[in-house]
Amino acid sequence: MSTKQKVALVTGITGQDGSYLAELLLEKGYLVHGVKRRASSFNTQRIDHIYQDQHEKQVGFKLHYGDLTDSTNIIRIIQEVQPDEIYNLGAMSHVKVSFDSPEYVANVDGIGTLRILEAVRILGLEKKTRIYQASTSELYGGLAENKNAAGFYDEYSPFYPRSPYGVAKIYGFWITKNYREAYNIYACNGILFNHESPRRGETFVTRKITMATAAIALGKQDCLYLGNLNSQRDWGHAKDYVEAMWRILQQDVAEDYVIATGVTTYIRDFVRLSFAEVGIELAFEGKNENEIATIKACNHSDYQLEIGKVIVRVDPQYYRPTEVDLLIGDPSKSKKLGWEPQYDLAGLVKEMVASDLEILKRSR
Ligand code: NDP
Ligand code: GDR
Repeated sequence: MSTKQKVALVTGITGQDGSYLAELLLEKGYLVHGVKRRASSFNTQRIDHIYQDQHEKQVGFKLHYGDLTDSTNIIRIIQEVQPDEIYNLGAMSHVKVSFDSPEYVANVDGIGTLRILEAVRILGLEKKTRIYQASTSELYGGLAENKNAAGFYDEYSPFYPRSPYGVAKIYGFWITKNYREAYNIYACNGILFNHESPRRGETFVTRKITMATAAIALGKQDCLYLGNLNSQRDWGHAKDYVEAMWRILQQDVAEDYVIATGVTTYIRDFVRLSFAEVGIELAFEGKNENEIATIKACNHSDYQLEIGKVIVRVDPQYYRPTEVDLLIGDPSKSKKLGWEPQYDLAGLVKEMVASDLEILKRSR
């Protein structure tokens, strides 16, 4: 008996998660369609290798120009593709930047989700198409009193978003749930905690740190300027997390899931772990905007740097008007998906630093 090839549509395909998800779905035999925005220069670096394969090995991969702010375009693409599964990953995803363009973020991250759901309804695809919505731990806002008795955020914890991004995503969360309940669409929210990788955008804190680690070790940068070192994040690997997204759409009943590691780490400690990868031991001193980190020891023969040199400083321009101080997720329900992450934080940091060293060495 032959099974029909499944068709997936991925918004945000050029992003970190979109690129890993495309690889995973292709491995699973899907025909993958992606929505990419037109840009004045190439913005497909993360998926160029797949696009190349499409020509050489007949991989089932197709890109469409589109934008989540354009309903007609979304409807047309969905009509053409007739997807079995839609993964709505497209978003203006930077929390700090959302304070600068709050209306745009509401339009893309909030109403953009509605546009996908409505398109499915307008086209009469409610029974055929399953929808994954990229929801986020930013919905919780890090309020200590909203954690569960065990000290984690779970599927029942109250939301209190602390940025225009979080507020836009909360609309995306509820409209997804509402369309599930009102129209019986298989539509789910994955409430994903932070996940990183060598493909992470360069202005998110982890990648900024691992890139600076490589550049400082190789003598190409003097100092790393960061914002709040006192917040804590539950960091996983994007490759693991896209697997969870896929599993969320393969269940008998549509539900929302927290995807997290259950371990939280200070930004300062991520900096420590990252520099330790190049043999640099750091000493932090001072408080808040006066905090600095100097080189305490340098134990790697390839990277000889001056002991006592200041290599991390705080720059308040990276502070947010309202901060999410602490995130830690309860992954208990995700076990129902049969999902187990393959990476821990140490493995993630190792891979990111090694990749950034490699990129810099190649550019030399
Ligand atoms: P990225 O910022 O790496 O990717 C975002 C993607 O969205 C890019 O492909 C971008 O295109 C696209 N995009 C931006 N604006 C629009 C628009 N107007 N119309 C269509 N597409 C658009 O994010 P991640 O891959 O890290 O995250 C994927 C999703 O998951 C996002 O929705 C994010 O908010 C959410 N999320 C991420 C978490 C994380 O830790 N990574 C945690 C929880 C949720 P372009 O390349 O042209 O900019
Ligand atoms: P976040 O990720 O806001 O959690 O959103 P980000 O890496 O931007 O910030 C994490 C924490 O680090 C602090 N920080 C800095 N952040 C940045 N970007 N740059 C700095 O220089 C810096 N210094 C300190 C921040 O204040 C914050 O506390 C990410 C995004 O992927 C969202 O799309 C996603 O929804 C959430 O994760 C879960």
